[in-house]
Amino acid sequence: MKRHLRPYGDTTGDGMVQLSFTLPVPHGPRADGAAQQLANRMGIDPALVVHSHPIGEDFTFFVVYGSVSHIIDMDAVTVVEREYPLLTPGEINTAVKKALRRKLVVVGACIGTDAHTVGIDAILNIKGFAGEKGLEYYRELRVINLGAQVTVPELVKRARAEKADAVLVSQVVTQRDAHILNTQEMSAAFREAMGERKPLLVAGGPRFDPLMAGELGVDRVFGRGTTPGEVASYLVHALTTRKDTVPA
Ligand code: B12
Repeated sequence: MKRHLRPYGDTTGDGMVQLSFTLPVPHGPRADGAAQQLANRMGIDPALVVHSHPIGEDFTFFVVYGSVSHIIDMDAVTVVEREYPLLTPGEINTAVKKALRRKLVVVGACIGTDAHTVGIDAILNIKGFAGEKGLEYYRELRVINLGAQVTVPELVKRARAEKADAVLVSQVVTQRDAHILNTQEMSAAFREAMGERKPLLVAGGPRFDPLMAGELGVDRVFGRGTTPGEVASYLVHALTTRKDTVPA
């Protein structure tokens, strides 16, 4: 892979990108002009408004296609890369049995006012996601899915009662940074209630960046497109290499 790159549209390195956004202006030629000005100011030049559509009377949605001059330095890219192997359900069951000699207990919930349960269900429910079975399918995992709108005190109480090895929370709504604030509240509550004995804390949702784990006070963050197998493999990796976090 080359170190320095530019986006690709029609020909290699032509810098072409596509961008969509909404402006609070009525649909029409002035709206298209406003979209073009914004794109130009963002460094897209030339910028072509290839699609504009009214959203009600006072808003317009745009798609702009154009060229940027920016160059990407691959050496300066910082991401979280998977540091653990992807295991099959059979391998996971065997690893849990060998390391813990009991079932690994997972408590999951959607916390705060968030009622978007499809994401956490995709990871936990037996039917799973993207062709993979969810964590309930794994014989050596005991899964307690608390569902939607669980308060932090309820979650801490239940996690303690169940002797959870791992707590998985989902946050989909990001309005006013609710996903960040709720997750920070959750991790602080576990630290306060359980200190070093707190379970492994995992947060997930489409607008989370895995780099946010430190800021959120959790052990791991999973973003959009996560599959149950990735989560199960992570749990086994983390809990069998960090036995100090596992309640007896
Ligand atoms: C379905 C849906 C609903 C359903 C939810 C039903 C349910 N039981 O979940 C209903 C109709 C109830 C709903 C309501 C609302 N919704 Co809604 N909803 C959606 C929608 C269309 C799909 C979400 C979804 O199911 N995705 C599929 C799952 C599989 O994907 P996922 O959540 O990303 O999960 C994956 C990963 O993120 C990750 N993951 C997620 N959680 C976790 C947790 C862990 C531990 C791990 C490891 C991984 C993980 O793994 C999953 C699999 O890969 C989205 C728009 C969209 N297209 O995304 C809006 C959306 C999320 N909703 C939105 C809004 C605003 C609302 C409402 C506030 C609307 C209103 N005004 O009433 C309410 C809020 C209700 C509430 N109290 O939370 C906004 C959120 C905007 C924002 N930035 O915050 C969105 C983005 C729509 C939009 N563009 O405006 N909604």
